[in-house]
Formats: sequence, C-alpha cells, structure tokens
Amino acid sequence: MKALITGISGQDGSYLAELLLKEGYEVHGIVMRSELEDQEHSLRRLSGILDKIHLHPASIEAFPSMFEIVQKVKPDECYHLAASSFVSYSFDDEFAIFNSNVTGTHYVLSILKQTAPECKFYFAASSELFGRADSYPQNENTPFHPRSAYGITKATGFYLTCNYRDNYGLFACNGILYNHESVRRGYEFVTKKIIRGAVQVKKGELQELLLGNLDAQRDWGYAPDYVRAMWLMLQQDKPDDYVVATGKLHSVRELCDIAFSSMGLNYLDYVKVDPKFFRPAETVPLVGDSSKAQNALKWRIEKTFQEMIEEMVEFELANYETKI
Ligand code: G4F
Repeated sequence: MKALITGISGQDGSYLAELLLKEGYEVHGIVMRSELEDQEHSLRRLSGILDKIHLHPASIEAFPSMFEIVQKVKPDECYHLAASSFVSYSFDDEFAIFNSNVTGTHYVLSILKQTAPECKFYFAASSELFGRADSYPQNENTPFHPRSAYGITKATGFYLTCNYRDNYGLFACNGILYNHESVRRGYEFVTKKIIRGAVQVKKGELQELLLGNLDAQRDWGYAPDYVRAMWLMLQQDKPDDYVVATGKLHSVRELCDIAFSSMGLNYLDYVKVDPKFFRPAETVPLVGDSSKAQNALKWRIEKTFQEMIEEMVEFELANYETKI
C-alpha cells in the first residue's frame, strides 16, 4: 500500500508517517522545496524516519507539480494535511489562507479524480468549522458557524470533500478534529508557548510570559491519538465524516497552572495578559462528541490531558537547548 501525505513535516504529518510505516505502507510526502534545503530545522520532526520515506518537493498551490507527483506515486491513500493552520494569522492576512487551504485542497481532489480515482482521501477539517456553535457538545450534525477566515477555509474544504465524494464517487472523508497537541507542536500554539515559557522562567531566562485570553477554553487531545483516527477513517467500507475530540474542556489558565506548578512555580507570578494576543473573534468554548468515531472506528483516547501536558513539560526540559 502506498500513502501520500501533504504536510508531512508538521506535527500530524510526522506522527501519521510513523504510524503508516509501522502498518507496512510505502510512505510519500509533499514538502516545500525550502524545507529540503533546511532539513535540520524544517524536517526535524521526521529525523527518525527520513531514510524510510520518499519526499517530493512541491507547493500544494502549484497544480502542475502536484499533478506530476500524484501521477507518479499513484497512492492508494492520500492524507491532505497541508494548510495554513495558525488561526491568528488568518485574521492578519485573510487572502493568503484561501490559496493554501481552499485552492490547494481543490487541486488535490481534482488531481486524484483525474489520475488516481480509486485513491482514498482524508481531509483535515477542524472544530473551527463550528465557531459560534449554538449546541453543545458538537457532533457531525451540528451546523457550521465559522468565525475566522481559517474556519471558512476549512468549511469550504469540508464541502469540497463532500462534493467529490457525492458527485464523483471518490472515497473521501472529513476528520473534524479538535485541538490536538504533543511535543512536536509548533511554538506559536498556546500549549507549547506556555510550556516553553514556564521552562524559560524556571531557567531564569524569562521574567514574564505574555498571553491573550486566559479564560479561553479548548477541547485538547493528544496528536498521536488523533492521527490514528485519520487512518481508521480510510480503513472503513464506506467514506464518511467524523468528529474527533475528548469531550472535555480546559482553560488556558488551567494549562498555565499545570505547566508552572509542575516546576514548582505559581503562574500568577509570571503570566501577564497582553491585548495583542486577543483575537478579534473567539469561538464559543467548543467541545466535541466523538461517539460516532468511538463506535464506528473503535477509536479510543490513550493519553489524558494531564498526561499529555506532563509529557510536553518533561520533553521541553530535556530538549530546552535544541528548541525542537
Ligand atoms: O493554540 P491555539 O493558537 O489554537 P487554536 O486557535 O484553537 O487552533 C488550533 O486548533 C484548531 C482546532 O483543531 C485547528 F483547527 C487549528 O489549526 C489549530 O491547530 O489557541 C488556543 C486558545 C485560543 O482560544 C486562543 O485565543 O488559546 C488562546 N490563547 C490565549 N493566549 C492564545 C494565547 N493562543 C495563542 N496561540 N497564543 C497566546 O498567547
């Protein structure tokens, strides 16, 4: 079996590549050309498996090169994870995100339809689709009310995926994933920012950590658990859409408390609120109901929020100098 992963160098892409290798797949990934030239940093999450995977340089916004790669690889499964994924940036540049997240997704679907119509397709949708949700917890039937350009692009990708499934018969699935974190999370996201900040404070290198809305709440899960759900979706008899979430809410404040107190510190002494990090619009506290994934995919959560944060803290302390 051959799998093609767009966005293979990211948190989810790297865990998924490891899972697929374990399952005996030949793994191909799309990376930016600049990433190949700066492997030590850009491909650091793939360092343990670089000699086992096949990387192809291309931009998902470039139809001809994507076409050539898909035609050459002829994947059995395609996991489309490449996207601009930091919600805050989408408030700063609403236009750029449409090229990567909408046009890129449309290109991949169209290319599969033309060159590998039997290939199964996974789209990385997001809880940001729900935005200002009016019911709680959200499931696959909850109406979408995105509140950011990012959310709108993910809603469009969701509908594009349904369109290729319904109208062209592609085996195409949407994973509506809630926040998921790990030691491989990027530093711009709040979990990693807080944990890194707490370690810097502990080492005496930071006096105060500036954050946005401390009362914002998220349903935070563990990334390796979530990539398993992606794979399971493509192992079913029929394509479908699934919510993947823990069903539990935690606040940014609670995260600060756990991270700082694990190092014997009180977050109130170091965390300061800076309006610069507030967003023009926050989603309502989104919490997912993943009963469908649990029943149909037999998907289970293997790491709790507390265990995940502890693992991230331990990792950050051990790898502080290298800034992974
Ligand atoms: O960690 P965040 O930046 O993640 P966000 O915006 O929820 O998005 C992540 O999860 C989505 C759902 O799966 C994905 F679609 C998306 O691609 C990404 O993976 O922010 C989490 C919360 C927000 O409410 C934010 O307002 O933390 C709050 N926050 C408070 N202070 C902050 C900060 N977020 C960041 N990044 N930095 C702060 O200083």
